[in-house]
Formats: sequence, structure tokens, C-alpha cells
Amino acid sequence: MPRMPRTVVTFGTFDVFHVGHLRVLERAAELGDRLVVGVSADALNERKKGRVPVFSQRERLAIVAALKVVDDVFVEESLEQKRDYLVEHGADVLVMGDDWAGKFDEFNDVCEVVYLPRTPAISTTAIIEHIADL
Ligand code: C2G
Repeated sequence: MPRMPRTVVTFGTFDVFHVGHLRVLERAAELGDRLVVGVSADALNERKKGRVPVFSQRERLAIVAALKVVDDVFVEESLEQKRDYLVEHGADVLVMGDDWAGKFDEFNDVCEVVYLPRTPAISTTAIIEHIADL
């Protein structure tokens, strides 16, 4: 019998896109047949991190959507809607970086929850600080 395609869903801001972002998306894609990415809205970032991203949500969505490993993207408007997003996009697996380890275990009833190790020594904040110091 043909196997149902496995959908992987992940979330992130992906501001000042770097190789750590690429690696987590590549590893997420390997866990299934289809990768769907929720890109956090500018307003969500402002609420969550107290600053607007360097690249607008339109630009961040365009960058993530253009990646070979990404099949579909949507805007993550609010952290509270995670369960609805998972159901709506037919998630079989939720992938998050291990900076969120344990935080999304409550979604185990709708899909498998996997935390992947972050790529060491790279972050959007470090890149912004590095450029500011040049
Ligand atoms: N990441 C990584 N290695 C790094 C930096 C980031 O693996 N060196 C991963 C993060 O763990 C995350 C993804 O890249 O899985 C996106 O990172 P951010 O843009 O920092 O995402 P964040 O602001 O944590 O948004 O609903 C949750 C939020 O939308 C997550």
C-alpha cells in the first residue's frame, strides 16, 4: 500500500538568514516528505523580542520560500495559535531548535515533536553586533 506523505512543520523568524537557519531547515526536511515553515510576523517579533526584524516578514517569507528544501510557507501571527497551525497544515512532525527543548511537548497529541541541536557559534544577534562593530 502506498505510504501517506509525511509533513514536517517548523517555525522561526529567520531574520538575516544564515547557515544555522539553512542547516535546521535541511535537517527538518530529512524527517519527512514535505516541509512547511511558519515565518513569524513582524508584529509577533516586536511583541516577543522588543524589536522589529532587520528584514520585513515579506522579505523573510520570500527568502525561506525560495529554498530547495521548503515546500510551503505561512505567516505565524501568534505563538498561541501553534496547535491550530499544526492541524491546519497537517503536521506529522513539529521540528524546533533545542533552544525550545521541552516547550512544545504539549503538541505530542497532534504530531511527533522533535528538537534539533542548534548550529554552534552563529546567530542573527551575533551577526548584527559583528556588522555594527566593523
Ligand atoms: N537555529 C539553529 N542554529 C542557530 C540559530 C538558529 O539551528 N545557530 C534555528 C533555531 O533553533 C530555529 C530556527 O533556526 O529552529 C529559526 O531561528 P530563529 O529565527 O531565531 O527563530 P525564533 O525567533 O526562535 O522563532 O514559534 C516560535 C518562533 O517563531 C521561533
